[in-house]
Amino acid sequence: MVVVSQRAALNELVVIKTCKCSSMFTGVPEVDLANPEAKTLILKACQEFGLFKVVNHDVPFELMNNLENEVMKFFKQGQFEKDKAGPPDPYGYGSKRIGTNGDVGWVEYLLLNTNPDVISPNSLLLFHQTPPNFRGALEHYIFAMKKMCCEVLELMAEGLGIGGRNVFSKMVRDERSDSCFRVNHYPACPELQVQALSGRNLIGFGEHTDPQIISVLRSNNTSGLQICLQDGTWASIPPDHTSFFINVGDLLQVMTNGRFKSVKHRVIMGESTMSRVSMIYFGGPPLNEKIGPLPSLVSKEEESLYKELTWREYKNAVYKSRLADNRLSLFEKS
Ligand code: GA4
Repeated sequence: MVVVSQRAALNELVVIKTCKCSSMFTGVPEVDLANPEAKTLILKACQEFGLFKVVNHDVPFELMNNLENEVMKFFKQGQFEKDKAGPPDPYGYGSKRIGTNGDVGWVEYLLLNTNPDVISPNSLLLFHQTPPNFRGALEHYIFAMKKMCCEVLELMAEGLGIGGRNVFSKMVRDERSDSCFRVNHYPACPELQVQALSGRNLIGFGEHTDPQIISVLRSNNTSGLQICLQDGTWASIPPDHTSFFINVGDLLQVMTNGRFKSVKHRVIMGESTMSRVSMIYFGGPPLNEKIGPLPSLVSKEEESLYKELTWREYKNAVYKSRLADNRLSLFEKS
């Protein structure tokens, strides 16, 4: 019975052909936050890949593990219980459907706003309905993510040689910051082994760039994350549950006038029989913040690649788009 319904569900989802080689990409830049050269390494990684791995980050493993356990408890509940936290609007529990424009994936998730009292009353309600242990673990983890995120943003500003080192971090630190937090559960699916044998893989989360400033991802030790390299090929990122993967979002690409790359990424299933759990903090600015290339990174007006939009304007357009759409074109000068 379960197999039949899983097969039916799979048929609804997008299956892609991938190359047979499942080798892991060995070139992921690694940044030790205690290294005095960290800012230079971050700069290089953001220009070349739009992603890097952070080690020596000071976030206790217990904090990540604790939240992962609470997250698993949530996803192990029956469908009826989980649906009480849905549908996502965009915050809340969702399953298979991503956004409201027809994207689907082999994933269930919880999406929360990290400043619900300012940004989203629904998200606030959700926080309050969350069991105390889960809520406590979320609050501690999100606090640590915000701190690390701001530290990294300050290293980026220093690396770029921008006057104020808090030029990016102040947007995320602002009490009206529209940052959000997502936990994704990609259930293991026995059917996938059959698919994988025929060189077909199932989309867990389709290709997209993150619209915010910066994203910090931590997953369990299960593969699946891929990034698109500058030559257009997809590279599988080796998982590491003790580290964080940080990627450049669209707003950071705009503010750096294209020097940093908002990296296209996706999650594909079929490489592992274990279920994958990821937790992602998306650092964003307040809704009213005007985003455009920083004047210090543009020497002449005509060299500016992008026009100015508020995060609210961009976000509204983002939520009307499909995952794979090129949303940055909205910022491009006509
Ligand atoms: C991608 C990054 C974040 O996960 C997210 C996603 C959002 C959602 O799940 O509701 C979007 C997607 C993301 C971009 C395009 C739109 C909106 C789904 C979708 C199809 C929370 C975000 O901010 O943008």
